[in-house]
Amino acid sequence: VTLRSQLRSALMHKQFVLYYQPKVAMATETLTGFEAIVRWHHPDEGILPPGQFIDLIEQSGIVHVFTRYTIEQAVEQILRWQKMGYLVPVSVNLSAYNLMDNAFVPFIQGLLQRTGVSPNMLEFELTESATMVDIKVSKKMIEAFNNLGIRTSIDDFGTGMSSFAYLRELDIHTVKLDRAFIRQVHTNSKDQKIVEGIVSLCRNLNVEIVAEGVEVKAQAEVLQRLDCHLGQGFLFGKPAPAEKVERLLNREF
Ligand code: G
Ligand code: G
Ligand code: NA
Ligand code: MN
Repeated sequence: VTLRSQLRSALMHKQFVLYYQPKVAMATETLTGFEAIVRWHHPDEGILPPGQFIDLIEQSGIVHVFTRYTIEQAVEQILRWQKMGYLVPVSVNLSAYNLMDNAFVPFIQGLLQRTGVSPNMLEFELTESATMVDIKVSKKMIEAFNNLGIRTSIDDFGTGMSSFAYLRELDIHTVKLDRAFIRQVHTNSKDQKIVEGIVSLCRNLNVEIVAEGVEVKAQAEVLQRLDCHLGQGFLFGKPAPAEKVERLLNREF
């Protein structure tokens, strides 16, 4: 048996589980939201990270069903936290294929109506490579999300060849600066200057910026000094199941 042949049944049996990783305001070190990152709780193989199966999902023609499932799970979680008294936005990763899907926006519209969830509690993350497939189509989709009141972020920013074209063309809310820029931000003055420049660019454009892959306090201190809005990474929390991140809802970092 191959993983590929098990995808449909995995979806049916809810073996795809959302883990949640905190995003933190750098200035106050308080929680501002979570990114939902999927894991496959495989009955034989254990817990598989998305790198091991997202490509298969995209190639198998089930990516539309899969993404709808992840968004529905995220919305259920937002509503559960809301009932507990916590208003915490959750971002969901989209695939490039979702941007090509004419039925996607109507699905989201229906979901918002059906559940009553506030659109500003839900965010979508798109990678540069996903938006690059067809930038005109991406632009339209992002406009449609904006009209619904759903914020969009560009993930792994700076890893592609046309990062600045996206900033120009797309009306995005947030840039997630790839962790390659953060890794040595506390030890390498060139990296520090690059991050400083990107933060200042984003601030001038009124785009929120998230530093990805913040692992140590020294990185966080530099990012605070550079006035970076938000941070995400192992320093603040690894992706974990909903019950496990609930203890973060009331605390500072
Ligand atoms: O295997 P690893 O955990 O490193 O993979 C992380 C990658 O998987 C990231 O690029 C992340 O954006 C992507 N990813 C995580 N969850 C989802 C999801 O639900 N849907 C899609 N399309 N990508 C996801
Ligand atoms: O592409 P995206 O940024 O969505 O990828 C998310 C992936 O990055 C997840 O697999 C997550 O486990 C991983 N990740 C999150 N925080 C850190 C971190 O601080 N360091 C490293 N090395 N990986 C991280
Ligand atoms: Na992401
Ligand atoms: Mn990323």
